Amino acid sequence: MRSGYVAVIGRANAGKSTLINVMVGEKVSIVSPKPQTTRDRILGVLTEDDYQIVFVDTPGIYKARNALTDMMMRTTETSARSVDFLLYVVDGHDGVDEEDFALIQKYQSLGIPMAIACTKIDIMPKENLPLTLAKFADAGLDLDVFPVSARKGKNIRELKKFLSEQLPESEPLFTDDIVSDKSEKFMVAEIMREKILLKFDKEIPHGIAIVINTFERKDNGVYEINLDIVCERANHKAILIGKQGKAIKEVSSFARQDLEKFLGAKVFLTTFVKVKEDWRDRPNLLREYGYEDLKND
Ligand SMILES: Nc1nc2c(ncn2[C@@H]2O[C@H](COP(=O)(O)OP(=O)(O)O)[C@@H](O)[C@H]2O)c(=O)[nH]1
Ligand SMILES: [Mg+2]
Repeated sequence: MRSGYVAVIGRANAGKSTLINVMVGEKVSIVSPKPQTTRDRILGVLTEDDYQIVFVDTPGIYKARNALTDMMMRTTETSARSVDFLLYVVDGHDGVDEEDFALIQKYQSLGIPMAIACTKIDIMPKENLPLTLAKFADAGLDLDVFPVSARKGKNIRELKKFLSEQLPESEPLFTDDIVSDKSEKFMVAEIMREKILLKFDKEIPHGIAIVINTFERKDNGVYEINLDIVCERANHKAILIGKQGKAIKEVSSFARQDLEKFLGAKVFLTTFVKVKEDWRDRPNLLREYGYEDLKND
């Protein structure tokens, strides 16, 4: 049996969380076209007969601008240090550039073995793939590169097999019923945040925190969920609610459908929008909303 940790790193929006979800076979991390979607370190566990890969999803690389993104950066840095293998994800559709090469070199200096997944090949013009592969060779990077598509499931089996072979001989680290280190309650908050990321633009989605007040399964099997959507400004609140509550109704209904799929039961969802000015720069509020620095363990 081989078992170990694989940290999935790379720039914002490269497709890290989508790739992990596909490899694990369940949604363990939310996904959106906006940067800063993943805020925490999330473990996604894939258990097969002869191996267990514990994927470490990371917030990606940002230029820190507030206490929250600052903390997200530190989470990425800490997560990448204590693993058996690094998988650097590049967006094949966007193409690789100097910033990727600089980051790859920086991570190589950690001395942890690494490979590259070049993802989104489903939307990449065919002729670009050899060019991208040549770029890696030209940069003098002696690393395995896997062209994959998380969306179409292309080359995923090969990538999983390759990763499993890079891990040390070890008993599984988690029992085989575990797919994530996060609670259902955490995922409920994340699914709500994902829908806001998908529906709203500009600064609004990045300034949102979700606080779950009630998460209860009733005797009849229905989940009762009551949550606050915390935003940074009064004008954001007005946009989130929309004319006659239209926007919040729409986003809540969208979230409820996904929550029912995730929990496998009916959901009764109530949402409130609250304002906490500049919460992303207030350490006590960050803690209250569940954003804390990883301990160096
Ligand atoms: N076409 C296509 N889109 C993808 C693929 N993987 C991810 N995406 C999209 O890329 C965006 C960013 O994905 P996400 O996993 O959140 O990126 P992360 O920030 O690196 O975790 C989302 O809109 C995804 O739907 C893929 O294989 N093909
Ligand atoms: Mg992500």
